[in-house]
Amino acid sequence: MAVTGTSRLSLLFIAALAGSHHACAGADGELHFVRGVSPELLSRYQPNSDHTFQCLDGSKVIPYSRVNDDYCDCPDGSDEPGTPACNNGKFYCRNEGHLPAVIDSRRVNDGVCDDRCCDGSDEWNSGIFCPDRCAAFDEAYQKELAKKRRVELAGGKIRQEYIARARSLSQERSEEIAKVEAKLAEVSKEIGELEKRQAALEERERRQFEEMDSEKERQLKAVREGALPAMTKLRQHLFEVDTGLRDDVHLLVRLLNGVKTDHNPEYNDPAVAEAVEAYDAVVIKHSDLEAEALREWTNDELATQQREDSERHKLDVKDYNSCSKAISDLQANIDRSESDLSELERILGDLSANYNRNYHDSVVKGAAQEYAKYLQRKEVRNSAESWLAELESAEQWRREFEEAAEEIGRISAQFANAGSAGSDDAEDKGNWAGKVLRSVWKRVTHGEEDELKSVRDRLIKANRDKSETEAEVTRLKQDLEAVAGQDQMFLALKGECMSKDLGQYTYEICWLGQATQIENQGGNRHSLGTFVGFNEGGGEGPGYFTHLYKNGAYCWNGPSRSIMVTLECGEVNEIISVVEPSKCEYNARILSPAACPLPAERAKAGPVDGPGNSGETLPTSQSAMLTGEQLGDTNPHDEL
Ligand code: MAN
Repeated sequence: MAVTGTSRLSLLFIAALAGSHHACAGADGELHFVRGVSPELLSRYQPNSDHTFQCLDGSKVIPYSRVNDDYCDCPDGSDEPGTPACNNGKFYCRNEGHLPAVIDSRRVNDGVCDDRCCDGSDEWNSGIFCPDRCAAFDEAYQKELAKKRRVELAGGKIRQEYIARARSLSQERSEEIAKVEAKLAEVSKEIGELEKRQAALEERERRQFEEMDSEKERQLKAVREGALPAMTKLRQHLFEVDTGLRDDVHLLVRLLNGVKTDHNPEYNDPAVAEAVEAYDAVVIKHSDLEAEALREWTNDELATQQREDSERHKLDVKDYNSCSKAISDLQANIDRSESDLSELERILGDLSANYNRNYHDSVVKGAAQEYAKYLQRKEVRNSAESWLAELESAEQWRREFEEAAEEIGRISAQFANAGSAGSDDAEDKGNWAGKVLRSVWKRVTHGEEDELKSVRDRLIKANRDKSETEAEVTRLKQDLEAVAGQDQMFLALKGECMSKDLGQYTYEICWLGQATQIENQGGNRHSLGTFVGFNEGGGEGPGYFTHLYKNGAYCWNGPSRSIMVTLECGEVNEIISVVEPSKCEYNARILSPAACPLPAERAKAGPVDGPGNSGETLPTSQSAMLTGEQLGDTNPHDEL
C-alpha cells in the first residue's frame, strides 16, 4: 500500500498547480484537484459559470478567485482549505498508502510536519521539507490492527463459548424454574383443597360442639335430677342434726354457766374450780357461744327464724347449687357443734365424776343430774336413728355428683380450649360422667377431630412449602433477569472472580456478584458493592459492557462505596485499572472476551488479515478524522 515514487511526484505537481491558480473542470468531466479538499467535498469546489464559490455553510457567495487565496472570507473557513488563513478551516491530507486525515487548516505551513498528514502535504509552502512517512506509519498501524484483530478473533470465539454455556445454563435454569413453578402450582392446589376440607370440618365441629353442648346439658341435668331429691333429704336431715346438736350445746353451756355463776364458792371443790376454768377456756375460744346459748328468744323472733328456715328450705329443694351450699354449711356447723359438744361433755363428765358429793352444793348436783339425763336422751336418740343409712346413701350421691359436675366442667373446658375430646385420664379416673361424655363426643364426631388436626397440620406445612417455593422461584427468576440481554452471556461468568494487586489495594471483582477492595497492608476489606445491573439505558449496546456494583461499605462522611466496571475486548478476564475519581466511587477497566465482537460481527466487517484492507472497521478516532469530527489539538500519534 506504499505510495509509488511516480504517483508521489504527480501529486506534488497537481498540488503546485492548485496552489498557484484556480482549478477548472477538465474537458473529460473529471473534477479538478483543490488543495486541502477531501474527495467528498471536491464537487463543491469546482468553478461554475459565474466564477463564484458558495461557502459550505451557505452563508456567503464569493468570487471563485478567493478560494485558497490566503485570505479568509467564509465564516466557516471553507474558502481556505489549503492555507492557514482561516482559524476554523479544515485541511484534508490524502496520506496515500495510509489513512486519509483532516487537520485544522491553521496547522498548514506552520513549519511542523504534522503526524496526521504523514504524506507531508500540510507543509507545502513553509520552506521545510516533510518526508512522506505514510508507509512506515501504515506498517505500525497495520501491525497494531492485526494484533487487535487477533485478540478480537480469539476473544470472540471465547465469547461464543460463553454464549453457548450461558444458553445451556439458562436452559437448565428455565427448566428448574418450570419445575419449581409446577411444584408451586401443586402446593397451591393442595392448599385450596385442604382449606376447603378444613372449613367443612370446622363447620361440622361447630355443629358437633352445639350438639355436644346440648348433650352435656342433658347429661348434667339428668345427674342433677337424679341427685336432687336425695340431696334435699340429706339437707333436711343435716338441718335436724344441726339443730339438735346446737340445742345440746346450748343446754350444756347453760349447765356449765349455771355452775360457774351459782355454785357455792365456800366449798372450794377443786372439781368445780377445774370445770369452771375449762369452761372459761371454751368460751374464750368461741366468743359467741355463751351469748347464743343464753339468749332468750321472743316469740316473734322464733317465728321469723322459722319462716326464714322454711323459705330457704323451699329454695334448696328446687336448686341444686343452693342445696349443695346449705349442705356444706350445715356440715361445717355440725362439725363445729360436735367439737364444742365433745369439749363440754368432757368438762361435765369430769365434773359429774369428781365433784365432792359431801358438799351438798345444789347447783353442782343439779347440773350433774341434768347432764346424766342428757346422756340418756342421747343414747335413746342414737339407737333410734334409722335415717343414718339413708344419710349415707345421700352422701354417696352427693359425692358422685360433685365429682361428675367437676369432671363435666373440666371436660367442657377441654372441649372449648382444645377443640377435642377430653384427655384419656378422664377415663383413667374411672369417672362415670367423664366416660359418658367421652363416649358422647366420640359418637357425635365419629373421630373426625383427629382428621381436623391432621388437616390443620398439613395446611401449616403446605403454606410453609408454598412460601419457600415462591422465594425459590423469585430467586431463580431474578438471577435470569439480572443477566438478560447479550444472550444472557454473563450467566456463564457468574460466580467467577478476578483479582488484581494494584499497589496499595488488591481489587477483587466477582462477575454479577461482589466487588471488594482489600488493603495490602493490614488486609482490611471494604465491600465496593453488589452487582445491581448493567449501565442505565441497557439495550443491546455498550450498556452491557458497563457493570454497576452498588451499596458497598459505608464510606465515612461519604456515600456507600460503589464501582462502575467497564469491559474491553481481551483474550482473558483481567482487571487492568481501578481509579477512585471521587471519594468511594470507583471506576474499573477490565479486559474480557465477553466484550469482543463475535466472529459473525467480524465477518460482516470484512476479512481478518491484510494491511490496508478497505473494508476494515476503523478505530473511532480514525473515523472521526475522516468525517472531520473531533478535530483539535490531540496528539496525532495517539491515533495508533
Ligand atoms: C479506604 C479506601 C479508600 C477510601 C477511604 C475513604 O481507605 O476504601 O479507597 O477513599 O477508605 O475513607
